[in-house]
Amino acid sequence: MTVSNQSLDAVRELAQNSQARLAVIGLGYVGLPVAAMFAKVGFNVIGVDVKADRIATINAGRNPMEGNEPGLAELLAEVTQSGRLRATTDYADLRDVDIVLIDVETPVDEQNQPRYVALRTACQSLGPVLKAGALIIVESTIAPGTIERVVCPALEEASGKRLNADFFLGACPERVMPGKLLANLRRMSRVCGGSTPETAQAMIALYRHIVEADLDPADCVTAELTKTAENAYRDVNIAFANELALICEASGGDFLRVRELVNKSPGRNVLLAGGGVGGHCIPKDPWLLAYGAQGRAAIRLIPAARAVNEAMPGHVAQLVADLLAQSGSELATARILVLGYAYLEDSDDTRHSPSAALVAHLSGRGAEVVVHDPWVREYQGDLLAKAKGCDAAVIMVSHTAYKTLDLLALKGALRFPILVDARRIVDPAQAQTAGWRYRAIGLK
Ligand code: SAJ
Repeated sequence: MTVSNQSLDAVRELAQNSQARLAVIGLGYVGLPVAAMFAKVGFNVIGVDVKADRIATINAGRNPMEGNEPGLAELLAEVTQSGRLRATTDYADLRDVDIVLIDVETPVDEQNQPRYVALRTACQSLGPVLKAGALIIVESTIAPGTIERVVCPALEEASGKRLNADFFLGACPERVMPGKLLANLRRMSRVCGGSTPETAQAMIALYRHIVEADLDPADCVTAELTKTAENAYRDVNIAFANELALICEASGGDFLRVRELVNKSPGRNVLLAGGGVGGHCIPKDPWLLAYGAQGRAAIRLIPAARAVNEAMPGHVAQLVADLLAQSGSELATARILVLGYAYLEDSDDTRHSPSAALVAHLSGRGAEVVVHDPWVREYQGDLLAKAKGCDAAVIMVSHTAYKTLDLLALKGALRFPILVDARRIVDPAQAQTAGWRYRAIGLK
């Protein structure tokens, strides 16, 4: 048995028996719940983050995360209390760690190219203290080929060790969603991409402690492809819904009715058109998938879908402009009320929010904008008070609270009865009867 297999067996054994010393680098919305869940099942976990204030908050047993994450605050308090989870900014604390999970941010830049500064820094900081025989698993979403072209060279250079001889590598992309972090970690299947088949098996032995769903062995590039493809798939499908909605507007159809009838056909599942696509993953991951092709494949559909989705806020702004024109007014002199700033219904998460793009479009055309969102602290407040003096209202997010909106009171507060519904939560017939000048995504 070679040294490496021996040490990999040892790591797998330790993982199986929850004896492995574990580290999680990056204590954000993925790393922190993961660290806490492994601590909960008995591992000794060291969490590493660059933000000293976040470290202090965690070590004090408090949850540094914004938003409503069921169970996370209690779990954190428990595992920091028991000493199973300890947070630090000091990589030297990782000297004896057997398994390292990397959960740092992997954004794309303005040219939609991945920016791996945080990932490289984590590898460069970990290298010098890396224990022989350790297993490093990247959970962050990365472009296909990143383990091979970025992570492995960075670790080998920083540690002087060699892959599959002195350390092992894996990719196990997370499938979390804000608001369901702990639930998704338990219930969503995961691809365990290992630098060798035995490494994948060792990863499965580890994740079996916290994942109830399938743990599928694979190689690293398959894991990288799967994660970025699942989100690119969603983006392309949302883009189809959006483009169909634009065609319905132009041709006199009602997108929701057409969608309902299309989806009666077996194997069809048209998603929902809307005011745009936001969030931390869907707008970014298609670019990571495309990047993985390294210019060796013709990439047409993914950029086109991104363009369709990114154009939706501008389309909403145009619907507002058209209705104002019918009232003899224009955006340049108007004040517009935007209802909803989060990127998703009943969430306070505003990352890559389509509403932010809408506000930019409206302001760019001279309008003054007032924002209301019951979930986003900065925009909470009395909706009707915010509506007073506004010329028109736009519904951008289908928050549950907006589904029981007092449309009569809203109409009374606005200067013009103008309503643009980007999430189709108002019944067009009712709007018409109530005297609204009403436009909606996907409706003529
Ligand atoms: N959206 C539409 N039409 C749709 C669906 C979504 O316009 O039919 C918009 C939403 O309004 C939002 C954006 O797209 O602005 C993203 O929505 P999402 O439902 O995809 O929510 P996310 O961004 O939290 O996506 C995550 C992803 N999960 C992970 O990355 C682990 C995604 O793969 C999941 O499908 C999604 O959660 C989910 O529904 O669980």
